[in-house]
Amino acid sequence: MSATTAFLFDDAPPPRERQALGPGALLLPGFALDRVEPLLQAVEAVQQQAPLRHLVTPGGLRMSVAMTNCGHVGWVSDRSGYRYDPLDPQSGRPWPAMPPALQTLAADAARAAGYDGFAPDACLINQYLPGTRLSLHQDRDERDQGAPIVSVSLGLPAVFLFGGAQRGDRVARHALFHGDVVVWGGASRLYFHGIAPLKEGSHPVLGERRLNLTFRKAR
Ligand code: MD3
Ligand code: FE
Repeated sequence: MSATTAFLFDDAPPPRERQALGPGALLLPGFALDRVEPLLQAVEAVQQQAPLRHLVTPGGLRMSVAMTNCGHVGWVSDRSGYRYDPLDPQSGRPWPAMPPALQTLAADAARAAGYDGFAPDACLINQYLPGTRLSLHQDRDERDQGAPIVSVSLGLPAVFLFGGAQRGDRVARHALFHGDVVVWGGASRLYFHGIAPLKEGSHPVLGERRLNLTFRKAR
């Protein structure tokens, strides 16, 4: 395959239908595509108040994903553990408010998947550069585990790793492209998942990186 073919494949995914990735997990291909510009403006405004940073796991490892948050609480990790915190530990100030463009996208996507009235109080912003990965984990720090999580992929494509309820369950691989939204509810909400090391590439809008937004009802 030529370099040109690889580039076209990565940036123009084949037309895809709505698809259940697991029990209660619905992929909405390209759902965010028509609002990428306001989304990125909102993310940049958040980053100015609360810059991306590499957190440390309770085990002392620096995460390769760079993170920040907006909303009433933000997800943080340090030597003492994981938690949702109303303050950015780096500045000592509250996290930036969740911009309306982000709230609206999350609520619209949740409604499209059958969840009316989704009002997330936290948005975790993850940045991946080539080589960045997110190892297999569960999201269980949220108090209300009946609410879905909504994720939005922007920029370079990623290989999403999707396991099951047990760490040892077989792991499926799904490509996530620029503009894709997934609503994670039902049993899938507690499934193990991760992101394979990001491949090199350059995206026409975001350049050599991928952003992922995850909207949560944390409290
Ligand atoms: C399945 N983020 O922030 S998005 C995370 O691309 C996280 O940055 C990945 O896993 C990323 O916790 C994956 C897809 C995703 C997000 C949350 C989930 C899948 C999920 C929560 C439960 C089950
Ligand atoms: Fe996760």
